[in-house]
Amino acid sequence: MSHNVPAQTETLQSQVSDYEEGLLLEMYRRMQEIREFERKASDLSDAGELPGAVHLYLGQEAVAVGTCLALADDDIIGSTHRGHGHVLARGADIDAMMAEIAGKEPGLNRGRGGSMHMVDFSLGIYGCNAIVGASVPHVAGAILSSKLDGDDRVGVSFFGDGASNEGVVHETMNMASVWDLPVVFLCENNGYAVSTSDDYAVAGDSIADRADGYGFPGKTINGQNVLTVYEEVQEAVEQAREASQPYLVECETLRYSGHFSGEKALSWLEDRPYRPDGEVDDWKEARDPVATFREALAAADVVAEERLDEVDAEVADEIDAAAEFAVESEYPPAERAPEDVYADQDYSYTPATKYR
Ligand SMILES: Cc1ncc(C[n+]2csc(CCOP(=O)(O)OP(=O)(O)O)c2C)c(N)n1
Ligand SMILES: [Mg+2]
Repeated sequence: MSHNVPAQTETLQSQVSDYEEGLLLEMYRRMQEIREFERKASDLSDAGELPGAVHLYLGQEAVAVGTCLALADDDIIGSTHRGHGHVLARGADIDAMMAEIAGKEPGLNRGRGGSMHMVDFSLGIYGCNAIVGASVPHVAGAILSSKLDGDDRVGVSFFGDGASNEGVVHETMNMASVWDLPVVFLCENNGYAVSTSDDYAVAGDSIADRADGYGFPGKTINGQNVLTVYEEVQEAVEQAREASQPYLVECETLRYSGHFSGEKALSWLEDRPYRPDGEVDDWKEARDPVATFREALAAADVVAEERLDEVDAEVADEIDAAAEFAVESEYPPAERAPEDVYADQDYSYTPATKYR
């Protein structure tokens, strides 16, 4: 894993003084919500309460929060199989999300989508997607539609280092450039695609450099620092909107957990580890996005430590309540399970604008 992310509490400390307390607290709360949501999802999965697998976002919280807070309300995002963090950062209802990953009727998508297919058009969340790279053309298509309608919406398409090598991602970058679409291609380089390291599988020195070949700007940034992500994505979004052109942002980050919730059960991996010893602990020590932000806020004296403790307690209660709601809610009745899954016979084409 070739990332070069520095230890960062001191850098953060020098950045925080430029911000209002309200925005800093919102960033902290959202990152903490993602962290606690994912810990709870992991526990629920281990307890057999979640059908299917969950792909945890632990360690990457600053990317989702810094990015989503840099967007306007009617901008849109497209997400991945590791999408809980993106959907939470965009402000989706936490009870409904927890119920969705549990496959329950009051879920965000009535339990029909589950962890890898959450959608909330009212918040501009155009979908998580289990097919690697597949939401990238969806976002470009939605932005093409928006552009034809004369809107100035920007679309952010999250995708991974593994997805960066998919043909459809390259085709979409080419088309977005040809059609001058304001799409920010937001690559979360978390070091691995399942068990394959980016050192092995990604050609060239950086994913961001690939933008040059398609004629739009690209940059690699520190994905562990929420303020850096916020500032850099804000600049990319503004440029995409004003110039009506794509932008590629590569965030260097690290996935803390296994690729998916079942990985710890793969005993053969113990003899064939795909990560260097101590890698995750090393990152948690000096580059953890939540802990370093908390330390910097307290050390710079911008947000009182008691206030941060209160936020932690509020988030813990919120997540406990969501888990209880999810576990106690009902599954969809079997005879109604196909509702919203299969199109009606008289289904006719509707443009994306219908949903906004
Ligand atoms: C088209 C496609 N190929 C393969 C898979 C199996 N698969 C699921 S996730 C994944 C790795 C994706 O890696 P990356 O894009 O880096 O995302 P990350 O898991 O690191 O968030 C693969 C190969 C798939 N779901 N879809
Ligand atoms: Mg990856």
